[in-house]
Amino acid sequence: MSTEDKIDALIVRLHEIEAVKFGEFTLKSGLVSPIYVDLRVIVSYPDVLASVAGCMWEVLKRNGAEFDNMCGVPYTALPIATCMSLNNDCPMLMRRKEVKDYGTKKAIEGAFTSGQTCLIVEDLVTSGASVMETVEPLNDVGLVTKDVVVLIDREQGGEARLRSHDLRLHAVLPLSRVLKTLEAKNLMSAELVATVKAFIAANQTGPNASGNEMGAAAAPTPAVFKRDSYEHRATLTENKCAKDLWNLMARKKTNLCVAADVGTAKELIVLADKIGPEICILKTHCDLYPDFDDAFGATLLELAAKHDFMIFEDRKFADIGNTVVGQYSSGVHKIADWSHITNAHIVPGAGIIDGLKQVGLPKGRGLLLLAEMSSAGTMAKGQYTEDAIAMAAKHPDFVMGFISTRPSAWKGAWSRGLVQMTPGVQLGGGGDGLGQQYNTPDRVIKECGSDVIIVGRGIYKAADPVASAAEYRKAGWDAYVSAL
Ligand code: 5BU
Repeated sequence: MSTEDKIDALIVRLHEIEAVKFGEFTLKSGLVSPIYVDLRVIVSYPDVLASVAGCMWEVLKRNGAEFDNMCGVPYTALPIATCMSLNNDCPMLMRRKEVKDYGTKKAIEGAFTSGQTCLIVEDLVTSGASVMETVEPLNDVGLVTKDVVVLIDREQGGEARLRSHDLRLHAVLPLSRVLKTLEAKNLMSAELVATVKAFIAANQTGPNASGNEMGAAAAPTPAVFKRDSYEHRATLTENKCAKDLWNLMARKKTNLCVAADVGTAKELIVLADKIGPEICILKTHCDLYPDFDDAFGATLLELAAKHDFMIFEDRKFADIGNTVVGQYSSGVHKIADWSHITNAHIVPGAGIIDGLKQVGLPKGRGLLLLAEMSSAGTMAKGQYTEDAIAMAAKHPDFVMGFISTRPSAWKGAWSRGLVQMTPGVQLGGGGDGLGQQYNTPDRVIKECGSDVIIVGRGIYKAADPVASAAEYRKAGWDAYVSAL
């Protein structure tokens, strides 16, 4: 097989195993991309890993690159570098991502001598920033770096950036080559190819003529998380409740949810009637109210219709599927009868969603998964958050979104039809002495990438809750409009 045929076959395999996907994906930078490349999966396909390592070596040899040893950029490129090292008897070095604060404290592990030339191995290059994070410690220990080999170059300016550091980029697959092959094999439409090309052209990141960074990857955390309109997001969800909420927010121009944690149901009803015109959601904890009775749901639903808001019982279900069926549908509170939205911990596993869905889906309800929490020391982070994203993706008809605190920093891709709601919001920031951590509405929407601000004491404890609700509403809405 010729090298070109091998490369075409590799592109088709990468598409098959979903290492390259098309749709709407939120990148770590906050950008919404029509293409998502995640090469971590290749370790599970030995034929693909072998082919990747083989093609990368061939490109290096064809281009006449010379080096004494090689170092993969952690983590995805490490198995690729290992295969190249074994197949071609070329020594490998390893860079520690976090330098140990004990023992030898070495940033570069392995045997080498100062002055040797080290090849950098990377899976994907966008801006070139992560390659530079590996180049610097190699140079610090006296290794010379001249060549970088990469499987996919997104062609967003990485090559120019590396060139400005005297590094030569050898890419097996420039993204344009991937698109060309997939279109030729009828795996992508011409329209989709055009969309991806337009995105790449609009999001260049390399050094400009004066050597300054420009574009999306210039800052690792963007000051403003760019977003689609709520109207557009309504078209991206399968869940009725999410669709209703997106449209309600757009129509009423409010992304404010009030957490009405007052002492009695009577006070709650009075508050809901007063602040109703300002909010998109009223959030309840029905087990807080000693005077809760069978009329509670009907009264609240009347107010919801009168003022055009939705009801969210913040029940935080956390039991096995069979138990939550009863807790959600019956018992004292009969939550599913009156609350449009509820939420659940994912700690029991997927059965909790199946149980709640059995009750809620026929009633057109929506479920939020607790992907993160606002309290200090929360365990809902990292892999737990990633697992919540994966569970939501399996139930697009019922899971309407997440409780989250910083979705703009999430690694995993999630559908833009999902709603992000964030508690722990106060204009002054700070905390409450019992673990609650506050962020301002502006930061929650613009930096953290949330869609709905959830405000409790900032409003119901204010001297004038209606004026305060209006103030929070304006802050949340202005932040959304300026992030569009
Ligand atoms: P506060 O008064 O603005 O601190 O109220 C926050 C509300 O949001 C309160 O009802 C909490 O139970 C709720 N909440 C939260 O604060 N943090 C979380 O992670 C989740 C819910 Br989930």
